[in-house]
Amino acid sequence: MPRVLAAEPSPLPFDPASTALVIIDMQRDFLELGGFGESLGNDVSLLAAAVPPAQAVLAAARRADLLVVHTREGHRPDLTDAPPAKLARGAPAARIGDPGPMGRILIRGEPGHAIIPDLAPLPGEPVVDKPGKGAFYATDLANILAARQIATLLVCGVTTEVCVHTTVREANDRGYRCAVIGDACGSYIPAFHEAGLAMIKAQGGIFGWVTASAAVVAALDGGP
Ligand code: C5J
Repeated sequence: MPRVLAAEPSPLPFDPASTALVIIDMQRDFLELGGFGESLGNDVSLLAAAVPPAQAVLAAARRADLLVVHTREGHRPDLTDAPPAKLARGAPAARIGDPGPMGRILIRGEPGHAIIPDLAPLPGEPVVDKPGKGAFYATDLANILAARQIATLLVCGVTTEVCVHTTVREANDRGYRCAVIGDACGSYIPAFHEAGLAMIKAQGGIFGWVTASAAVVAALDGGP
């Protein structure tokens, strides 16, 4: 049954049957000490505020039987999928592939690459491993969404202006309606978080909508 999501710049009608929740990169490597985020000089504690709202929308999405997709940024252990230009960034002693307190930084299969326990995927929820910032680049996300005839994406995760933004831009160009759940996103740079959300909804929603976790929960739980 169609619903309406309170959002900016305008309410967004959506049908839960063709809507997916996409949770971007809520990984230990970004949210905890010793991972990729910290290796780039960031204060990882700044991302913690996004976790409870993300848990709330995840629970509501599960209650509403939405498709839930989790993504993880990371690379093959041999780094063959990591561009040298990406490998060269960060502190010289703590780059992608280097050992850290949570295993090798941003490497698939290492403890730091895992999604945080508070948002752990359930069996049957697709987990998309991506080598880039966008969730469509070099992944099968488009196939997963097409198989369920998904038209609308509710997007949250970290970081707002990097992987969330890149994914939403990719999705918008592919024809999806994207609503970014602002309080369930986070950035190491609060001004970038605010600017990132403002950019999405500016100019009549130039590449999406911005909403809040409470609005998503109300729309999913509230019925038609
Ligand atoms: C970053 C991400 N910030 N998931 N990755 O490098 O946003």
